[in-house]
Amino acid sequence: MKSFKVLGLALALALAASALGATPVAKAQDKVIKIASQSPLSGGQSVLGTAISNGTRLGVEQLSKTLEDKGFTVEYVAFDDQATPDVGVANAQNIVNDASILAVVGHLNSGVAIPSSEVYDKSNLVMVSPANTNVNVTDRGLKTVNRLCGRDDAQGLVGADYVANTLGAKSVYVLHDKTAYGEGVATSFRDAAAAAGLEVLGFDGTEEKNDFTTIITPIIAQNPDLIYFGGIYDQAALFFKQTREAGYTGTFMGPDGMDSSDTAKIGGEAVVGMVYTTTAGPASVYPDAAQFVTDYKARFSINPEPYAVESYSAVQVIVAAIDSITTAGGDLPTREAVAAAVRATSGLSTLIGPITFDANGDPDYAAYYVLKVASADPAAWSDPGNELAARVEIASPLTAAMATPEATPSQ
Ligand code: ABU
Repeated sequence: MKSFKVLGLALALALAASALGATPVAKAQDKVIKIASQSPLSGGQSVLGTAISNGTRLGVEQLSKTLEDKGFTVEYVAFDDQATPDVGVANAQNIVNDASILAVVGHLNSGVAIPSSEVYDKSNLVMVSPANTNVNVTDRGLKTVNRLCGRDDAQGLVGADYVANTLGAKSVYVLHDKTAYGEGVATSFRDAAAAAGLEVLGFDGTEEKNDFTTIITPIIAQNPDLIYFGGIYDQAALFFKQTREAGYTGTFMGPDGMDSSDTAKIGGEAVVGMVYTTTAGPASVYPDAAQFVTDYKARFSINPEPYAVESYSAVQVIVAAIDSITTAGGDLPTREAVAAAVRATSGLSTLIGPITFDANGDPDYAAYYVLKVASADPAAWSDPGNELAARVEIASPLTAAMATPEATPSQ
């Protein structure tokens, strides 16, 4: 009864203000900007999913002042996609139904990001991915989809080049997890390896998560110099452990899905010396992120895992974009305007370096790293970190096309 009276009074005041022609005062709930994240917060990939969530949360907590000074309230909301496409899509529907959510940071898995971003795009809701490397994340040309990381066509190439020209291996066996990400990056690696003159002894997909015996036996029979697993650490590290226990003495390798301290936790000594490519730079290559590392450890009592600082940087991109299209005391921007402002990001200084998006939402240039696992101790994964073996910077396909002579107008 009491609440009806309060509401009735508020309504009467609003009507009176309207009748007098007064400027309506924005209600607090009308000025809320929410930034969401979607990543696996439960299950076998939650170490990296939590890094994305924590990095986003810290970013919202530390970077909202410019928007708050304009009269907005900025909130963070986390969604657990469980590394499962159906869950990601269901969450995406709930996300777009909340009109206060103006941007999403996510996902970890390209196979979840691709269908979920179809939902975001229908509502003009911008996504900034810290981690999704499959080519089809951005090659669909959606105006709302952007990423801060590199791409698997380049990641596969960098890995194969390192195997052929630095490790000097002669033969490889390629396995993948049958996901969009795992099969995509494994295919890129296989094709680049073959082009570099390596003998590709096999190319298979598996969804096995526990007992790899029937897969390991024929691989060991062929004795490849290197085994490449296109997938994520929760599956790959156990495969590597069982393969070593079965007597294999060659080199293990994988893409950025290996870049988690849980690789060491699951694989132990079997993964020491494992080589992996990643688009998440180790702490040593981001000197501006030293304070972030300190703050992250203080806030969450854990080391920042890969893609935490990239998620923080995604919030830097989003906040700068919203700041560029809003005024003090002004209205909330539309989702469409936020998406356009994010895509227009050019030379923005972030903790992972300057960000400029090309017309498809890829960073114009992305860095790719080759790292070697230095210790079986999970705590050592990020601090002091694995051994940095190589760093390569590669232009996105659109950036490279713009730089070709054909793209230059004739005089
Ligand atoms: N690139 C890191 C995680 C895997 C993915 O993109 O699906």
